[in-house]
Amino acid sequence: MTYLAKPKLLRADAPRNTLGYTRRDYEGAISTLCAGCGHDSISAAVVQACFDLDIEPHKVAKLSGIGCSSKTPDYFLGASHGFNTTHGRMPSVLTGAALANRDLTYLGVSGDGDSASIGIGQFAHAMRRGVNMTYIVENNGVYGLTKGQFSATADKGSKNKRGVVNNDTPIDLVALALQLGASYVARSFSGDKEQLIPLIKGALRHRGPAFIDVISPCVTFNNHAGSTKSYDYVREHNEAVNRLDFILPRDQINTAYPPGSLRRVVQHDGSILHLRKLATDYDPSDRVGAMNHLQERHALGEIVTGLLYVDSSAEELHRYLNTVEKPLNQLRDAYLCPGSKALEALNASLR
Ligand SMILES: Cc1ncc(C[n+]2csc(CCOP(=O)(O)OP(=O)(O)O)c2C)c(N)n1
Ligand code: SF4
Ligand SMILES: [Mg+2]
Repeated sequence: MTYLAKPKLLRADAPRNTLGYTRRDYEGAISTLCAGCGHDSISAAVVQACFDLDIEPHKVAKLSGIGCSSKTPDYFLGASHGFNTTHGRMPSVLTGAALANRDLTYLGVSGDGDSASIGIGQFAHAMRRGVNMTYIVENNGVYGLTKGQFSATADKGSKNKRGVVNNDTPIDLVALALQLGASYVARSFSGDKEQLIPLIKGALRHRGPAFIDVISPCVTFNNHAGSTKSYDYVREHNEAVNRLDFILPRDQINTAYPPGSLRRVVQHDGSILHLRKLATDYDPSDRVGAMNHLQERHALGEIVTGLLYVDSSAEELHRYLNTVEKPLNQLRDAYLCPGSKALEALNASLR
């Protein structure tokens, strides 16, 4: 059975957001993933982020590819638009949907196999074109759904469950996203909801391509000694560059932080990212600096997490293409077919 509906039992005193919704209104079907799978924690973080942001579930479109990770949109936002596409093709289907209806919030969920192997071209072009989306990769270093083969993000020298060593150089999707022009780039760990939830909130409110690589251990095929994507390994090697608070425009701005340790980033919609610096001299507005920091720390065996780069004044695909403001399904006949005079004028302008 691949779909299990959740029973609709609700505590009378369940907290509600300003829309009157409870967290249950942001959940989906019961997860069929293995108990302890990191992907379930990411789903819980998405639910919490959307609840906190007062997002209307029907104003979200969640799209995915194929894999255990790509199954997860079934487990959150049950009242949202959803499209489980084909392996590695989520970005192009999402791009088409986003161009047709710019009024929805687009959330793409993918796996390391889905995005770093078969879908790497699609991932690259979504980032470089500036598709306005939150792109989450649930990265476990293996093809979980097809029983634990190394994926392209598996570290060189790491071992699979049977002790076989991976000899291939890994692809770092964060480094690629930075290089390709993503305007919000972060890495987190499924077991760190304090870091992950504000990162997802910031991404959902960001205008432009927002990419989050979430290390998400596969308890069945990649959680042993010798794996660099296991719970123990990531906890021991995690190096956060900043601590993030996400503040909606309506909230009171907390000014109690010590001067010098806080960076305030205002996004297009007025939401504010408060970045408390942990690593010395880390500047999240410096793309080249972020790339260097990532490489330097990687060489030391550290997994850098946090908001690595943000450009709060970035633009996105609709602006580049100068598309019409309205969703295409709201355009009426008179607009779509303005008559022969308008056509003549258009033709004349092109001569
Ligand atoms: C065109 C195509 N090729 C191969 C497959 C087989 N397949 C299904 S899921 C998957 C890999 C999934 O890995 P990942 O994206 O990392 O997701 P995970 O299960 O680890 O979360 C593969 C190779 C497929 N479904 N379609
Ligand atoms: S096989 Fe791995 S990735 Fe798939 S559900 Fe189980 S623990 Fe999660
Ligand atoms: Mg995987």
